[in-house]
Amino acid sequence: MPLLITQATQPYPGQRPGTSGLRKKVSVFQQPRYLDNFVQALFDVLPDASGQTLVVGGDGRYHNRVAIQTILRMAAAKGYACVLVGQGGILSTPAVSALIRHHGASGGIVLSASHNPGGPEGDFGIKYNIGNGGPAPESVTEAIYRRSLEVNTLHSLDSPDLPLDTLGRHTLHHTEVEVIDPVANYAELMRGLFDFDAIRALFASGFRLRYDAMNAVGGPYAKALLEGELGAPAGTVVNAVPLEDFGGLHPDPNPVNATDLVEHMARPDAPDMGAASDGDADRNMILGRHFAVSPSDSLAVLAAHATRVPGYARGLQGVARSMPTSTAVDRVARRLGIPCFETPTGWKFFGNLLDAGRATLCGEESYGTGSDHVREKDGVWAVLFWLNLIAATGQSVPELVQALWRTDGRCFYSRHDYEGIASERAEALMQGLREQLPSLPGRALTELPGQTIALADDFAYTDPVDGSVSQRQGVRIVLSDGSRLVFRLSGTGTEGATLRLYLERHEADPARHGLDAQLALAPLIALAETLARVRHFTGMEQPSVTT
Ligand code: VG1
Ligand code: CO
Repeated sequence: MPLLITQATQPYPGQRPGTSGLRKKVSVFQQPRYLDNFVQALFDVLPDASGQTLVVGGDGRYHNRVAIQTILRMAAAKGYACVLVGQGGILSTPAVSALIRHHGASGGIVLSASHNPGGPEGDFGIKYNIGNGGPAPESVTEAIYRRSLEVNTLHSLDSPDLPLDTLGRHTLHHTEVEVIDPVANYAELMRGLFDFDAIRALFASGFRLRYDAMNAVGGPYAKALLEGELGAPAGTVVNAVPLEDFGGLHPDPNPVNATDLVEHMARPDAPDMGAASDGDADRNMILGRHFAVSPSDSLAVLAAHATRVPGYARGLQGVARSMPTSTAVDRVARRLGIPCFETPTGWKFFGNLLDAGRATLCGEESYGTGSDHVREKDGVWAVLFWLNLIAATGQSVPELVQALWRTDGRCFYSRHDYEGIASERAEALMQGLREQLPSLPGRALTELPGQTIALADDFAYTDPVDGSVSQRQGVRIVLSDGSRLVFRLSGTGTEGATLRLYLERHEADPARHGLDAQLALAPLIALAETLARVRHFTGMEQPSVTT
């Protein structure tokens, strides 16, 4: 099996620093040596791989299989002792994280564009996770990016594709490639965290769940655990087989994309709980009968009741949320007397807090929750956590959320996404806001009589563990009553720019405003328009997605 050294045709810029991996249209990844260029940049930056293990897997989307064969050859040329690859090329993002940690691997490569659409016309993506199981920090992604601009030699093997559909071991050059069961290690980790007997008894008592895996990678995990082990009736997990184009679904689990699930949960005979996960199964959406749980509230509920779950019975060291996520979990942390950290958007910022034992649970408003069991957010874990809480407390999904509101008040919350805007227009909007920041504090608001702007800044984060600083993480405007507006541009889109406007308003009396968050947030939406001229810059009358 001769080593193959070829010249890179041109240096393709890799993942831009500050983004979640390299995400592009499939057609971009199909260019000759495009993926190879990124993988070579990564391997050039990493130290010697002899004696090391690498984990490789993806969410099964179109191009996954081709990419994995390329990576296996290049990993063998790099000199890894061992590469673990999921059967069929399948591994969820949290499963990769768990495997890296379990096997003491030096890192892993995740092939996914997460919640972005898949298929030949859709998106593909690749990212590197480090030895703690989490996304590479900015220092590493920056080094890969710089290297991607100057890669000139690609190291690979002249070898046939490996059969990935059957479990087994192969030798590639001097590297042992093991094709592993994608679910087994992850399932073992879940058994150690949750009270499986209690969840089994819950299903045995007739509790009904509908889990929509959206034809993405969560399916095999949910099916094996819920139907295979916990006794949920067959058919509990729907859209359970990962398809290369997700069967045309957009596996971003929110009420806009998971319409079929939302419709089932609104029926008179709706199941007790609904759940969905995204392309790579790190996100989760939780629904009750005729009831949607806001992701920020979900994090707060999990934190409030964590000691009811065996894996967290000793209590939480602390909690962490991304800056745009609502402050519901802050109130729970205050009650519990534990620290609450506020980080920039993106899971990589939680890694140091989890490693240092300063936070146990983390979450983001974008349907992501997780804990120190891995270093990624984890969709299936979140569903098991909710099931465990329902079994332990005897309360339904809406009852758990409404109890939170009664104790802490309710954070009305919404995110408005303006997708596919011209990048210059989006930058101009942000620039306009930044220029106003110094003049805003103290301003009285006509939209909200009696209120003033208490704080206006561009969020900067100093990592409390390693002291690294991340600037310009989103413009936030906080009012005298604690209401917030946050503006930031997405780092995960592949077409133009996406503006995200996050709105939050806390009400001590949860009965005010009824259930309609948009109504409760209307004055803040008007204020956002005044300050940022959203319609003018986006050219859109309405957000393209409201969650
Ligand atoms: C979005 C979300 C963010 C999440 C990121 C990756 O980023 O807002 O909270 O961490 O996606 O999620 P952005 O930059 O587009 O707002 V995914 O499921 O890659 O797993
Ligand atoms: Co994801």
